[in-house]
Amino acid sequence: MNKEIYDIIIVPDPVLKQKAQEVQTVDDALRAQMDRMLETMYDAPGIGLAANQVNLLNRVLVMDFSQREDEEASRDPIYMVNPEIIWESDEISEMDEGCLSIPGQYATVERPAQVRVKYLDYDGKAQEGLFEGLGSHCVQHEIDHLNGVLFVDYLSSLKRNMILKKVLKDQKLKAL
Ligand code: GNR
Ligand code: NI
Repeated sequence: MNKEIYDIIIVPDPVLKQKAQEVQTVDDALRAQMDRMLETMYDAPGIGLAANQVNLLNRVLVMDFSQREDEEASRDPIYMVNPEIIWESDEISEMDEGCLSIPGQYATVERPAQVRVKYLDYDGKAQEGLFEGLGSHCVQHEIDHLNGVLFVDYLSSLKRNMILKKVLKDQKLKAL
């Protein structure tokens, strides 16, 4: 198996703390990046992936919350270029989040329960979407990545440091 996928960047790599730059044109090169990001996300597997996580600093993310992500027929990918939250609910939602860049670690994160997001799609066409539930957490989590923010940044420094130390330890053990 020789899939066209990227390596996923793990904490504490500084690229995860950087702000990604706005995309000027949605062209074939950008679509190739989106295709490869989607394959990387399915391979992981995860329900979302932002460009910073594959060492690219442009404002691109991919998501798929359809249930059986291993079955190609049931795929329902969402591609977003230059996503912007244009409305968020006062209602708050709590959910356990994980991150492919913080492997094996989960914590409860509070976010607006619903958000409306404006973005360019795979063809460069302007779109808007309303997200709730898992989709709302996921799209906010991915847009945070594009701004250099990780879910652990919402936790106490004690909890954040425990998680980051655990990842470092796990990665060292894995390298042996
Ligand atoms: O796969 C993922 N699952 C997830 C679960 C709850 C909230 C957010 C996410 S995104 C995550 C993949 C990832 O790290 N995306 O950046
Ligand atoms: Ni993540």
